[in-house]
Amino acid sequence: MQKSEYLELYRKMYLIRRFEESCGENYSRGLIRGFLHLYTGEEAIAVGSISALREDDFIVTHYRDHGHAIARGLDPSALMAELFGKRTGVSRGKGGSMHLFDAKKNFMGGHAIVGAQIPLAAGFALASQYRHQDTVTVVFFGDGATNQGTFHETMNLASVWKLPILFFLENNFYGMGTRVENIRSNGKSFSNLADGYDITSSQVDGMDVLAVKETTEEAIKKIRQGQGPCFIEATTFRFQGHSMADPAKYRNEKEVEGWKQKDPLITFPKYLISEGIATQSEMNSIINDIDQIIDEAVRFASESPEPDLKELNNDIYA
Ligand SMILES: Cc1ncc(C[n+]2csc(CCOP(=O)(O)OP(=O)(O)O)c2C)c(N)n1
Ligand SMILES: [Mg+2]
Repeated sequence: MQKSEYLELYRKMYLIRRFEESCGENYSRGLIRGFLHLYTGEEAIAVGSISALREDDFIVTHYRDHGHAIARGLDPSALMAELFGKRTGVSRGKGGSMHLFDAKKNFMGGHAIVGAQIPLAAGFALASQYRHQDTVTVVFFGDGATNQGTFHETMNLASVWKLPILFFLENNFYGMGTRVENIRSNGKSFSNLADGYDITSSQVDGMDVLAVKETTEEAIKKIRQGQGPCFIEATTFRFQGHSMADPAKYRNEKEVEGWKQKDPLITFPKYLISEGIATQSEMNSIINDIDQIIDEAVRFASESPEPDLKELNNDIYA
């Protein structure tokens, strides 16, 4: 990998972290309303995996979607405006945090219903196959979503039809306040779910951006060659509650602190410096640039107009 590629991984992860911190602040100020699920702690997954994709590959994700949107290169100002409910937002201010979208970048949402995005993703994969295009669809979902029928039905059909799709499980060990062992029937790793559908699976440390990138590259290569779907489980942790409304009393301090030791925003820059790949002053200059991007995003969102009342019934299907 080139030095610039390493720095880009850091830049994107730091951009997500600062974006999420700013969202939290602006939620407290009442400038962002409604549901808000932050991605803090999980940055290495979106950045590592999406850096392994081509621009024409499709991404479909769940409601914890800010990180994937930023990793795909959506404009932070238009994303912040969306969260502020402004007309300049990526979904014209009518979608909010859970419905980020940019069809031009093949970023197909942002979906609020747990597991609903999974069959939609199979549709994009089927379209690629039907058109004889070698584009791949990646669908992100949480551990909680693996208990949905949509997950199992899509895994089965994708396997039978050899669809070009990567099932990407972000296992942060909790679905809202429920720990994974309390809802998984056998408490084992998730790879046996993929085995059941004859889908190749791998497991990766989701706090290690380089490992996530490499594991995703291997899977994407197989899928692009026409071998059918793959499944990746990345283990990770959200550093705060499920949403802004959740004080996360169901987790103990020791568990949270243990995961914070693996914070990719601490471990990755340390690695870059100790390996002589980058210097502290290069990191500082990235930090300064991004702090300005976030200030600008908040200014843009604050000053943008609200959607016109005439827009109320637009883009509604009934
Ligand atoms: C079908 C459905 N049931 C319940 C909910 C409420 N709900 C929102 S998020 C969530 C937990 C999902 O956990 P997980 O899939 O592990 O994702 P994470 O939030 O941990 O990223 C639930 C139950 C919903 N949005 N949709
Ligand atoms: Mg979860």
